[in-house]
Amino acid sequence: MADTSIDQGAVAELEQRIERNRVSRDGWMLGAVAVSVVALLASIASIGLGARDSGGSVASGVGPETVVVELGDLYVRPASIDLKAGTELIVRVTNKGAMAHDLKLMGETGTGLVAPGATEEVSLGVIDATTQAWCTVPGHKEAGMVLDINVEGSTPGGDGAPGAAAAAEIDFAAEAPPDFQPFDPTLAPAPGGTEHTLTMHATEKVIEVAPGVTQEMWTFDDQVPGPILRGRVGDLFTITLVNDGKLGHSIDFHASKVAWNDEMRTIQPGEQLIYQYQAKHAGIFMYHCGTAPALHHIGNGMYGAIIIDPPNLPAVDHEYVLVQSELYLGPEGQPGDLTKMLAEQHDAVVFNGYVNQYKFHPIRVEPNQRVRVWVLDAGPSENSAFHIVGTIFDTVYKEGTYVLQPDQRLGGSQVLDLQPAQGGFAEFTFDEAGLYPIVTHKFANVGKGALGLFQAGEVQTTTAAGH
Ligand SMILES: [Cu+2]
Repeated sequence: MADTSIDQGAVAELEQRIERNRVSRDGWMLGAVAVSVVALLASIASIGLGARDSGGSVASGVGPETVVVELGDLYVRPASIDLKAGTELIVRVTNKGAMAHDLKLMGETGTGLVAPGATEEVSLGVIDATTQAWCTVPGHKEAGMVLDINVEGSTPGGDGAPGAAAAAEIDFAAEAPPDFQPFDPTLAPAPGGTEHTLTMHATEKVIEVAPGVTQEMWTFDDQVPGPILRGRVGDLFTITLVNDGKLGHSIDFHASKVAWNDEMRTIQPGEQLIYQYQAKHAGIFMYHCGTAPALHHIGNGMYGAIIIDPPNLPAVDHEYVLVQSELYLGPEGQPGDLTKMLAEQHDAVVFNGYVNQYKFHPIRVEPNQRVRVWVLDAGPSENSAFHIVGTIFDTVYKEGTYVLQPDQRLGGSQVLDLQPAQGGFAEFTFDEAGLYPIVTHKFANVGKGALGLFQAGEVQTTTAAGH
C-alpha cells in the first residue's frame, strides 16, 4: 500500500487555495473551482503515486471516489487504480487524443464516446471486486486502452474478459468451401465519358477471409478490396461516401490532389461527404480509409484501387487486377488485431482479400495471349515482390512510368517490386500450356496465403504446379 503523506500535504495546500478563491469569486465560479479541485485532487492522487510505484494509485475507501482518467490515442492513464471493496467509482474522463474514445466497465457501463478535448464524468457503480474498464472502440482495448481496477483482497472475477477470446487461425492446407466465389480479378476497360459519378458505402461486415475463417472487415461497399475504379487522365471523379457503419470512416484517394482536412475528413455513422477531383496523373493508385488509426482501418480491409490509364495504353488479350494485403486476425468474426498490426505480425498475405483464392480458382488464359496484370500493394506494412513462376515480364510499368518496354535489347523483368501503397502493371505471355503460380517472391508469404495460379490452356490434372 502506498504512503499518502505527500498527498496530504498537497491536499492541505489546495484547501488553502480553495479558501482564497471562495472569498474572491462569485457563486458561478465556485462551482467551477470546486469541480476543478476534485479533478486536481484525483489527478495528484494518480500522478503523484503513479510516479512512485509503477502506476498504481489509491482512492481512500470511504464513500464515492472520483478518479481523473486521461484517455489518449491508445492509452489509459493511470493504467490501474486501487479501491476498497464497496466504493462507488466515479471517473472523470478527459480525452487528450486525436480520436474519439470511451471508457466502460467490462465494456458495458460508462462514458459515451468522448470527443477529442472533451471531458465526461460518470459513475461506474459500486465496485466490489477487481475488474477492468476499457475503450470499446474496436481495436483500442487490444492496443492497451484498459484500466485495471484492483480491489484489495480480490482477484479478477470469474466472469472473464470478453476480449480474451483467442485469435482465429488459418489452416493454409485447407480447401476452399464448395460454394466459394473468388473475387473477380478481371479488369474492365475504363467506362466511356470523362465524368464518373458514384456512391461508395463504408460498412463493417463479417466476411470469410480464408477457408472457415471470418473476420469483421471494415469495407468499401461490403467487399475487400473495395471497388476497382478506372478512368483516364483528365477525367472528373465525383464520389459520394456514405457511412453506413457504426464507426467513423473516411476516404483518401491517392489519385487526387485535394486538401486533406476537407475531402479526407472523417464522417460519422449516417453522414456523407462528396469527394470530387480531376485525375491529373496516370497510374494505379491506392485509396483507403484514413480515419485514425489508419493502420487499423487499412489493415482491416478499407482499401481499394483506382486505375488512371496512361495515354496510349495498348490493348491486350486479358487485363487483371491483384491487390496484395495482409491479414492480422482477431477472434473469429471480430475485427483484425491492431496490436498485431502495430507489431507488423501478420497472419496472412493475400491477393484480393482471400487466402490462396486463385490457387482454388486459377485464372484461365490461353498460351501466347498477352496478359496485363495491374498490382497494388495495399499493405498496410508488407512489400510485394510480385512474380509469376514460369514467365518473364517484357513490359513493366511502376508508379507512373514504364520501367521496361520491349526493344532491341530484349530485356526481361522477373519482379514488380512494390512498397505499401505503390502500384504498377506487368505484361507477359505464357509460352506453353500449363499452370503458372502467382506469388510474391518474399517466399515466407507464399506459405501464408500469397499463392495463386494462372492456367494457360488445357491442363492435365497430373501436372505439377510450377518449379
Ligand atoms: Cu475506416
